[in-house]
Amino acid sequence: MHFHLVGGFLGSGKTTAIIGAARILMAQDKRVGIVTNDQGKYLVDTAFFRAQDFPTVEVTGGCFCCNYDDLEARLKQLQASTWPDVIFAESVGSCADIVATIVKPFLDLQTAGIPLTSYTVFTDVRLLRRRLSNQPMPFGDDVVYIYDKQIEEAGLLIINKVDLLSAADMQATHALAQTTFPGKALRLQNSRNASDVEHWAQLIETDPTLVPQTSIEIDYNRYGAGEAELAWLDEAITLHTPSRRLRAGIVALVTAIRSTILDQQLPIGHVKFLVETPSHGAKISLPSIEEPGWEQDIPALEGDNARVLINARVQTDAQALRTLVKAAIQQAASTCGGSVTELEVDSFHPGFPRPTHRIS
Ligand SMILES: Nc1nc2c(ncn2[C@@H]2O[C@H](COP(=O)(O)OP(=O)(O)O)[C@@H](O)[C@H]2O)c(=O)[nH]1
Ligand SMILES: [Mg+2]
Repeated sequence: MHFHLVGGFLGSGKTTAIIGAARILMAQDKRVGIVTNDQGKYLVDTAFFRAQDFPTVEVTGGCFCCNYDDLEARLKQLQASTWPDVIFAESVGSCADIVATIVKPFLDLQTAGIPLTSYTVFTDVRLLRRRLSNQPMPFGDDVVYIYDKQIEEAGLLIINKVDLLSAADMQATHALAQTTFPGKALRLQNSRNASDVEHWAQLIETDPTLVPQTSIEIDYNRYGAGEAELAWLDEAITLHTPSRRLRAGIVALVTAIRSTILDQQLPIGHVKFLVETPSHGAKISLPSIEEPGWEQDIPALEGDNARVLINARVQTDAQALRTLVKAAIQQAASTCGGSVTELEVDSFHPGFPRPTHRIS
């Protein structure tokens, strides 16, 4: 069995790559299991993995580091229920210090006998380009500190979304990364491209050198301050619309939430939507740097209502985020002549990171 840890900042493409790799490995007759992780409880990623029939367990209410025992328990559960050949565990995008708090404890203390095989960190190439060429980043300094620390400790750094930069800029960023991180395993990738993801899957399945052994030095006060600057909002609603207006209603919903966040110039970590009707499911993503084409991810929808799960991670105050999303939802419902039932809502700031173990 192989166990691959996958980290990296919010919206960097972790889930996209894991889904692609899991499909490829399943086509090779391997059984694949997934562990998701988040500070919240109602997770778009878990629902999205399960909607595609991947056996998925979750560690909720905090990062892997602060819930090490739960991670081990969930892995044992996955092992006992589905006997996977390969497990991917995706850590929450605001988490750092994984080597000292997960990798080393996993190698030294773990009782489940699961061999940790790789630790990949993803970054959006456009964010990396800004960072390495000293251009302004879309987040505050302590959030950027988390981003830097994630990259520093990667066993393998995937410079992702290369399709969104010109070839010249992409090569320049790669060269800068090679100079800045000498000796680090780096890969340029488009995770929406199956053959690119196949190469990643093959690499982590066969290269034994991708488990980093060196714990980073990290200032937990800055790490905690960075996490506290981010607000989490998880909300489940049912959107009711007049018949044949359901897709337009979903477009209005995403547009209203996006516009209200952008109008207030709040930095987006990642805003995700999972739309479910009896016959369809769709995930819509708004990452930190705008990506065109989210509307194309919404299929034609039948019926007059859909369940929508919203996970918003935004640099602002948690109560303010809740208020503005609520107003945007109401605005979208009235735009399409519909109404909304609120099913669950939770908004908060991540707590101070207190790892279960830390091996320096
Ligand atoms: N253009 C492009 N989009 C990507 C790529 N990888 C991921 N995305 C998109 O980036 C957004 C966030 O991806 P997701 O996998 O949910 O990120 P996560 O938060 O790191 O798990 C989604 O809209 C993806 O479709 C890529 O290589 N190229
Ligand atoms: Mg994800």
